[in-house]
Amino acid sequence: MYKLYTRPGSGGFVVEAALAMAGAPFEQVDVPKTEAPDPAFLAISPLNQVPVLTLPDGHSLTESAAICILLAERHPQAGLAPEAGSSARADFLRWMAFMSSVLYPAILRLYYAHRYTVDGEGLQPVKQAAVAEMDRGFAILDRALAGRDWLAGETLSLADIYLVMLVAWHPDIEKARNAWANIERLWARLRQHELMRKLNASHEMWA
Ligand SMILES: N[C@@H](CCC(=O)N[C@@H](CS)C(=O)NCC(=O)O)C(=O)O
Repeated sequence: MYKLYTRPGSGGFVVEAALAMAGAPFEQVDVPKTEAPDPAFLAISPLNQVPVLTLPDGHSLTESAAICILLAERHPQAGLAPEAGSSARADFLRWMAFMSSVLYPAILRLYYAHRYTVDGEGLQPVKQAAVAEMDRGFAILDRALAGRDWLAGETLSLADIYLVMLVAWHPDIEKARNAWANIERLWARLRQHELMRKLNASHEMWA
């Protein structure tokens, strides 16, 4: 059985969605946020971050996008990602990498600003720049969704759920919903999705 280390309101959201969509049973371990991490957890997550997925063979991995891509590979019948080899799969890989390497780190710069400057007085500019970088990234994804229902291919994929998870972390939700109409259209759809509603009840990602 899979084991998922997660926490409400974290990047574990999209992994829980993937496991549920795949119908894969998993044990859930909620990891408290702490400055004194458990050494056993650090051994599988050296940055003390969630999500971490332990596979049934005992192998563990961090990195939400890698976990999602792997689960899509391991459960092809679940349709978590477009078919391997298709151009939609290329879009899927592109946007998963973009979201995890551009947007997620910008979000971390906002919420963990103290890690990104040695100037204790200088947190505000770091946060301001982080939000500007988030906005640049969301604008690109909004354009990618123009005239499309889904980010990659013609059906829902983990890329759509990943995007909605990230935009829910925007510090100015009203602005996010007004500024990026295509993302808001996707989000409105997912707010009605039974599984997203169920996950949101425990993660409280959006009101
Ligand atoms: N690159 C990682 C980032 C994971 C991450 O930043 N997780 C946050 C929760 S959303 C966390 O555990 N933060 C605690 C910390 O950085 O100390 C991924 O994509 O999974």
